[in-house]
This record gives sequence, C-alpha cells and structure tokens, in this order.
Amino acid sequence: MQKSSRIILALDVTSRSDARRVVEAVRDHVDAIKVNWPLILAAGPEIVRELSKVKDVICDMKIADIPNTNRLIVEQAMALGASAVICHGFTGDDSVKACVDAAKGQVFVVTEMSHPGGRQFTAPVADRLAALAKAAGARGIVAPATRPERIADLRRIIGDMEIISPGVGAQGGRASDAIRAGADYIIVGRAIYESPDPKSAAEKLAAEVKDSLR
Ligand code: O7M
Repeated sequence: MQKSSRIILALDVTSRSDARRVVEAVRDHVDAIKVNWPLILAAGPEIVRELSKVKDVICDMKIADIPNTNRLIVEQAMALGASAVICHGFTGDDSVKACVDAAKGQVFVVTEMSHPGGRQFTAPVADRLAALAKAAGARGIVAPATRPERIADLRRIIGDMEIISPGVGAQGGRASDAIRAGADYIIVGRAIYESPDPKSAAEKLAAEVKDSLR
C-alpha cells in the first residue's frame, strides 16, 4: 500500500455508479480504498475485484467469528483481490490468528472504536486487543481519530505496526490530530464521498496531513 497522502477512502456508498464516480475523482489523492458491507451488499463482491485494479482495497468486514469461519471469509476476500482485511479482536487470539494466516499477515485488528458507544465495551479492553494484534502477527490496528490520545497510548503497545484511524470529519476527529498522535493513515468516508466536490475535499485533507508531518 502506498504511503503518500495517507488517506484511506472509506467507500460506504451504496451503488456501483457512486463508487466509480467517487473513486475516479479521488484516485490520485488516496492511498487505498476501504470497502465495507454497504457497498458489497449493494454492488456485489465483484466490486472488490474492480476497485483492486485501481487501488489497494482493504476489505472491512470486521470479521468476528470462530477461526474456521474467519479463515473462509478471509480466503474469499483475498481471492477477490483484497490487499488486506479487517477483523475484530474480541473473538480471541485463535480467531485473529486464523485471519492472519489466511491473509498472510495483511490484517488490521479493531481496537477502541471511534463512535461514542466505542467507550462502552471496546475502550476498556483496547490495550489488550492491541497486544493481541501484535502477538498474532497482524499488520496493524484500527484506532480512533476521535480520541487521538488513545492513538498515542496504543502506539506504545504495538511499536512500529501500522495504525489506521477512522473518525475524521463526520465523526468530529481531525486529520492533523490523528497523524500527530501517531496514525499512519486516516480513514475518511463521508467527509469525502458526501462532499459536493470529493476531489477537493480529499486534496484539502491531504494538505492537512502533509502539514502535520512537518
Ligand atoms: O468517515 P466516516 O465516519 O464516514 O466513515 C468512517 C469509516 O470507518 C466507516 O467505514 C466505519 O465503518 C469505519 N470505522 C469507524 O468509523 N470507526 C471504527 O472504530 C472503526 C472503523 C473501521 O474502519 O474499522 C475497520
């Protein structure tokens, strides 16, 4: 995955035509595309294959099952051309390890979630989830741009693994805060795809990221 704008587009649109329109507008300004259930259910799994020809695709199914089912899901996602997948860690180390094995390490594990409810159940165990991700050999973790101080805390646990960080824009987090706290990439959805001008929205975010790296 390239590390240029440090923006991962969360492409949570619900039609193939919207997906194509947004990707065409921002493809030079994002490093990867994250595809979640809304688009997969609306456009069919083949959308992953189509998008993977344009950019690295991270399949965000937030996989959370027993090891065998996790393995089967990851194998299907990788066969469609995904570069990486996202799983939950609360299912335990055997389930996460099954994802890591099936994706040859290309797994991001969700830790503390970015929305208010993320404080209820994920926040209290986020440090342990991060440690589990590290022990399982995952590529990185997902950590909240809405609470940049938590990105810094989790960075101390995982060392040089990657942090991808949602919650910028629509959820109130700031790109610069997340990057300064130690995120490698920000994940941005609505602030780009709901913008009347997705290209300039992505450009502005990329400029903010660049500034915060100075
Ligand atoms: O920028 P938004 O708020 O429109 O979209 C954020 C995206 O990040 C959306 O696809 C969410 O599913 C995802 N996300 C969160 O918002 N919070 C989390 O804690 C975790 C994720 C995520 O990407 O997990 C992998």
